[in-house]
This record gives sequence, structure tokens and C-alpha cells, in this order.
Amino acid sequence: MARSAYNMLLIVGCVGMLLMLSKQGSAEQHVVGGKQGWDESTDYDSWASGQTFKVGDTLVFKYSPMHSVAELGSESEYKKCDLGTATNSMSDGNSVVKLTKEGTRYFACGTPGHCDSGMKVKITTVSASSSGSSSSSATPSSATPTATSTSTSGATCVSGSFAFMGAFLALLF
Ligand SMILES: [Cu+2]
Repeated sequence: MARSAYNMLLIVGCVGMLLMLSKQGSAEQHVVGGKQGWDESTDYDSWASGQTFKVGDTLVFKYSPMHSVAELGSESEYKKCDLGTATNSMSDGNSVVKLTKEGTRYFACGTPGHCDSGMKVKITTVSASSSGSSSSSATPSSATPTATSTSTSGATCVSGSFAFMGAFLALLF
């Protein structure tokens, strides 16, 4: 009797915690380039492949005044670093871009020569409901962050269950 009540609580607490986590984790902020930020020394392809960009997430470009951010209209402009038709040019040093829909967007630094030396990034946004696993087939390296977040929420789930049980026991006695 007591044992099954304990199990029930564990399950209810666990499910509740996971639901809360999935709601909180729905909109993420991606600092482009990670700790390095937006500069010439970062490998943006490998940075982007380790991230899952979902509709509703935001990109944050952090950079010094020698750089800027310009959005390019197409894959070919991105490949050629053709900044002639760039839209949405930003130079405030802390540029926030909201990913409002699925698809691929292209960004490059507007300072002459920087895009050609690799200061550009391609962001592919997936629907908010798709899990990290759907994109992991295309980008194998995203498997690592997915595994990390799963184990983190697992640990939170267990501790959350104990907190839930504690609250319940406090009500009883
Ligand atoms: Cu630059």
C-alpha cells in the first residue's frame, strides 16, 4: 500500500517536472559562436552543427565595433560573400535576431574581407515541436548536446520527485 503510493508520487512528480521543463525549454537563446562570440577566429559551421535552432528561438550576435552583421538573401550570395544585396544590417554590437519561421537564413560580417575569411554562418531553423533527434541525422555532432540535456532533465526529474514527495508528506504529518 505505502509502496504503491510512493511509486505513484514518483511518477506524478516526474511527469510534472518534465512537463514544466519542456515548456520552459521551448525558446532558447543562441549566442552565435558561443563564448568567442561573433569574430574571425570561430568555426561557425561546427558551432551551428552543435545547436538545434527552433522557431521562437533567438540568435544573439556579440561583437566589437570592427564587425557588423548583415543578413544575406540566398545560398549563392552566402557562398560568394556577396554583400551587395544584404538586408537587415546591424552594427550595435549586440544584435538579436528572432527565428520566426522554419528554413535557412544566412548571416555574414559586413566588414570588407571578413566574410571571405570565414566570418559567416548559416542557420537552419526547424519547427518548435520537432525534437532534437530529427535534426541529428543531418548533423551527427548534435547528438552530444541532446544526450547532455536528457541526462540533466533526468536528474532534475528525480530531485523534483523528492521535492514533490516532501511536500506531500509535510501535508500528511
Ligand atoms: Cu568581421
